[in-house]
Amino acid sequence: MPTEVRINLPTGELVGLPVHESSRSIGEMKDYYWDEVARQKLDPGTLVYRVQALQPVPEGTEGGLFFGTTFIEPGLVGDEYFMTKGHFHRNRDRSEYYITVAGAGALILMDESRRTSFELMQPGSIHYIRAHTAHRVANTGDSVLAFVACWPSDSGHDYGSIATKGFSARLRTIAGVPTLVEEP
Ligand code: M6P
Ligand code: ZN
Repeated sequence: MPTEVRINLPTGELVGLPVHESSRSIGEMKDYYWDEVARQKLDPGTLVYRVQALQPVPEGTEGGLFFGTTFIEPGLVGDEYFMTKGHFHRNRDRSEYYITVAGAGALILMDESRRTSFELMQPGSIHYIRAHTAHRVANTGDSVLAFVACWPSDSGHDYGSIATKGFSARLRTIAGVPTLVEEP
């Protein structure tokens, strides 16, 4: 049970069982970055991020909560920061909290009319992700970005519209500054 699991507060690492672990490599993120040629030049095995999650009830259970830590490596694909895939919740009216533990980054938010904005992430920053809002995190620093998240066990993940249409803007480094650039 999750009561046997502890969080290492300085790093965000969850220690104990049962913790569900998953990861995404560069090779698993085809077409997520605007510069697909740059992505293909990187070693496909390169780790982009990993997620540890506590799922004390089955996925889809109404009224439960999941909790997890995401660790995003520092890096660039072309001039776009390493980032999560990003998703809407399958149940669109479900919201979520992200809290930054370590590193520096940005939470990119897009509403259903494809209006995009971002919030800077730094240790201690609390981010409330409203319902009906797609969310993605980019690591803008030079160390691992770790953040914890808490979301309803019946929110689900809808990656489909992100995989096909993406976000309407991307976080790119321009003269060393994280800049939200609208898609053409
Ligand atoms: C957070 C939560 C998870 C999510 C993970 C990675 O931990 O929002 O639900 O899976 O980030 O983000 P993504 O699923 O978009 O790759
Ligand atoms: Zn979510």
